Amino acid sequence: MLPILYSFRRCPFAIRARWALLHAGLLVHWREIELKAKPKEMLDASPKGTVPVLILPDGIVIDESLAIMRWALQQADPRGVMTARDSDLLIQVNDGSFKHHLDRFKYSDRYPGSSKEEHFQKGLEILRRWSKCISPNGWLLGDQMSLADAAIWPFVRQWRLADSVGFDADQELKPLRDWLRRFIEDPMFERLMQRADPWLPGGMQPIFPADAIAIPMDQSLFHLALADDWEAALLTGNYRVSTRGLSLEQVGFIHLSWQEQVQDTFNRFYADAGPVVTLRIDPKSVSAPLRADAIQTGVLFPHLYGPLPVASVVEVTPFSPLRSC
Ligand SMILES: N[C@@H](CCC(=O)N[C@@H](CS)C(=O)NCC(=O)O)C(=O)O
Repeated sequence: MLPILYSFRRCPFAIRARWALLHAGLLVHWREIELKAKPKEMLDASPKGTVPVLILPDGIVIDESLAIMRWALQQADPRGVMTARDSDLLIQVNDGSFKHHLDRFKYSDRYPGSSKEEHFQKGLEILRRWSKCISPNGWLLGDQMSLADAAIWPFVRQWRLADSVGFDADQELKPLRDWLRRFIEDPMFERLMQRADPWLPGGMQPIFPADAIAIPMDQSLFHLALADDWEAALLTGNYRVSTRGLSLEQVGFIHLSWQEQVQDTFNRFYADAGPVVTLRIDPKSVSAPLRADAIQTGVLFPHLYGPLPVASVVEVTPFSPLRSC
């Protein structure tokens, strides 16, 4: 059984929750809602009436976006977002004063009596401060992406939607612009912003992400590995290569294949490599999430969103390519 997510496409709180679910390799039943017509089922689960709301198969309700992020990243955190420096203070400023000024600047007609200009200036001050924090590696809190980066960017994107000319021209915001671009130019962004019709009880039950499916547990999965990489993994107990020359941390998952896809994967990526082995994996024995995601051509490939324990590999054979004569 999958968890149920009540979501609203444009809501930055819902975007950050979906970002974490996508990042962690999870699948959920997706119930898109309209804020002016919230489903009774959602209000019964969470009477405060805000999205996102995640309902776990055991009935536990998580109705704060940050708690959903933390829950998802506990299942899998392939890029180590949760291990980065403490993010709480920055997120508090975002969810508190920055969001306050953003709303009063972006939706000034909803706040009669408040000064649009004043809120613009206060919000801009925060953005400029964050821009100064960006490290040479391009993240808010040091060398790697943290929970703060992942939790804040949807709100900065919203600011930019309200003032793209100013945001794009401000010299002081250059580092923050480059930082935001990393999120919105990532191929994940399009998947995050997929559209669905509002959910109706008894109606269609789409899955988020819409271009992914669950992996059948009764079929072996395969991974082509450079023999040297596999030897190295035997020493540590975990294999952490995503695909040739790229690590799990860099890509966010380990590329796998179903049996009929192995030969083509070899032809595309390993034909000129040194010795290659085929790892046969029992999907039931891995604990990190598995999800089949569509690549650009629409073809589904299985992906593992965490390290591959060497004990999950049931067979290792030298790869011998099929030769046509
Ligand atoms: N603290 C909540 C805030 C969520 C929130 O305010 N979501 C907005 C949409 S962006 C909402 O549902 N508002 C209710 C409404 O507009 O009726 C969280 O982090 O999940």
